[in-house]
Amino acid sequence: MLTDKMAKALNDQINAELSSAYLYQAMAAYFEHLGLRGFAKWFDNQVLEEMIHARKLYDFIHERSGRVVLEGIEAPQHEWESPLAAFEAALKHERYITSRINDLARVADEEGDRATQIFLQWFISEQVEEESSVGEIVDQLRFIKESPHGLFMLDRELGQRKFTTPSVEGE
Ligand code: OFO
Repeated sequence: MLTDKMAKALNDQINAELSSAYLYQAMAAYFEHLGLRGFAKWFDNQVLEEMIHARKLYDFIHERSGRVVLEGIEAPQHEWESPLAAFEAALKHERYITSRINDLARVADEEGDRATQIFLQWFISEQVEEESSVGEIVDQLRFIKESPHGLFMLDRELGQRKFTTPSVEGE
């Protein structure tokens, strides 16, 4: 059984994950509009991952006999100065999500909720991957300085990304 404080914090995280999905869908649409379909596909896959993050929280709350309460989601930004600016915004967002997961782990600790602490381990590892994959693309974009040839090559590379269901360890 979750404490009220823990249930509220996990519910807030469902909102944060769905907000991530909404932001990344806006980024996918931005790249689609620029004609950079590989970048758009990369973000489309990211949206699916975020939906899975939200779903894991949703299922966990129910498993622990908690109540899921969905809140509103704010409209995301829809325009960026450049592909690099969009990816820098994505990296900033992932760092924000990491700090939220760390706060959640702190609440689980304060509440003496061992099951939630273990459950959150998956998210802690996932955030390491999330920051690293976005950070790598930020570095590549800085390196190519957004030259049309470099963007074209990177677009092709990112278009190869296949959606894979994140590992379900820790469930
Ligand atoms: Fe991108 O990790 Fe969830 O929000």
